Amino acid sequence: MSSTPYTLLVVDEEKSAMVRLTKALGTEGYCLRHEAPGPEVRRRASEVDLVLWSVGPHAELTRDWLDNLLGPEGSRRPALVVLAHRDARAVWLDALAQGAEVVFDPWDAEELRARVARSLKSRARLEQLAREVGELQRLSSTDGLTGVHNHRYFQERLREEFRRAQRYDDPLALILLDLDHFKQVNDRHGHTTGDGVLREVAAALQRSVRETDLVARYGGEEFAVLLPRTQLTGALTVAERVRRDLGTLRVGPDGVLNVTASLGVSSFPHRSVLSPEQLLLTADEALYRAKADGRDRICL
Ligand code: GH3
Ligand code: MG
Ligand code: MG
Ligand code: MG
Repeated sequence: MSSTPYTLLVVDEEKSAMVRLTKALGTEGYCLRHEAPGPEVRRRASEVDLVLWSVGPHAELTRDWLDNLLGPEGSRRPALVVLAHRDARAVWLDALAQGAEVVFDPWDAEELRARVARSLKSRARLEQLAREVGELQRLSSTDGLTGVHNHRYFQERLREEFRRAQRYDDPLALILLDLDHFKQVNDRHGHTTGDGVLREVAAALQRSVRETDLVARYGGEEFAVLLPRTQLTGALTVAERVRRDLGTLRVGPDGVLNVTASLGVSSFPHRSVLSPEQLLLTADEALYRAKADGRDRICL
């Protein structure tokens, strides 16, 4: 057994059930708590690893019984072992179908131990899997160099936010930003320094915008900021703040380099912006003008 015992919540009308269960499971690996059936179960269930639920012969299947017992699906649910009377057929059949372990009355101590152990083991496996899926999702949406969102994730969210903006008549704005003469940074200071600068710029961008705005590395030294529920005037304010913050930033290994950026801003609703692609294109054209006009500036 692991050093920290599993916590089990025994849900039974009778507190006396605890005596037999404690004896059957032992006190080394498990810490048992008791709760009578009722509204308190769900809250307490959220604090334990496993729920041992006693079901009498007349128990009936209620709608959402599992949600009521363990909390909604998708939440961090404990494992479930049902101690069932054979006559409560609908209940234990459904429990089995939903992935719970079932032990019938009169239960056998060894079988109970085995089912509790198996239930905890499969829950641990599921949790591990969920962690791995979460990590994969994070990795697949993150830019490896800068840690902000990557191009793929940005494209997904751009489409999603555009759809949302259309449906709810919300404004949506986009800033595209390209560092000025960045090739010179590499040429003069090397690619490693260039990479470091990109990281610092990404972090600065993140600091200059709101939590609800989405910062992504669009490509090489080009970044995108998607601003949900933001009108053109708001986006211009943000763009100006970003431009100013970048201008005052000192980067590089000695903290003496400075960078500037050119920014293009577009927004929805707008007569020539009827799709996410057009929002992107409009910002890109504006960015091109900002470059042509002399850089370190914002165009729309
Ligand atoms: P402009 O003001 O016209 O944008 O000039 P620029 O030099 O920034 O533009 P250009 O498109 O000619 O060059 C972009 C440079 O950005 C070229 C490339 O060396 C650099 N770059 C792109 N991605 C990376 C990266 O991941 N790491 C580093 N170190 N440099 C990068
Ligand atoms: Mg360029
Ligand atoms: Mg550039
Ligand atoms: Mg570029």
